[in-house]
Amino acid sequence: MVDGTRIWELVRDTGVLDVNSAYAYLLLGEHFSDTSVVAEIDGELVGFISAYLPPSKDDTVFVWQVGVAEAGRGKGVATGMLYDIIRRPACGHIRYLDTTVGPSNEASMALFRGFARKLGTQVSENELFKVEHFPDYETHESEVLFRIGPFDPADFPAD
Ligand code: 9YT
Repeated sequence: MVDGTRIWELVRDTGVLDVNSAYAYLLLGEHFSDTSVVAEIDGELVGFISAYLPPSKDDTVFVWQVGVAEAGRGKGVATGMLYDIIRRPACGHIRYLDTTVGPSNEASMALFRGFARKLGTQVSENELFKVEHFPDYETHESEVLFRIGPFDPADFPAD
């Protein structure tokens, strides 16, 4: 059973992610655990990625949120979680990884540009949601779609 409360707290404490309801995190664990991942160090939750396979894009995994706690930073936790997801049986067929990032989330943008480099593939960056799409537009940034690919997960097996 996923610990929705710990994930909710980790997301809140990043200070940069949209804090969804605890119920949303429980549902992610219930229905999207094949494509989502948590990372722990000494039993402490230090990382979380929610991702799913969009029904309308049969070659793509969509990464919704990447959160890394202070205790997990600088250790390659986020990159490790991304590899973990693309190596899952559920992602065997994918050729693209999509995500959206706000323009001020430098760490996340660097993560995805770096991941594309590691996969030896391209990344395109195009605005998907504009500021005016958000009711909290005074504080919410636009969301830029990063589309990484093509790549074949089979080319990146675990060590
Ligand atoms: C990759 C990532 O964490 N994107 C965040 C999207 C959005 N701003 C959110 O859910 O926090």
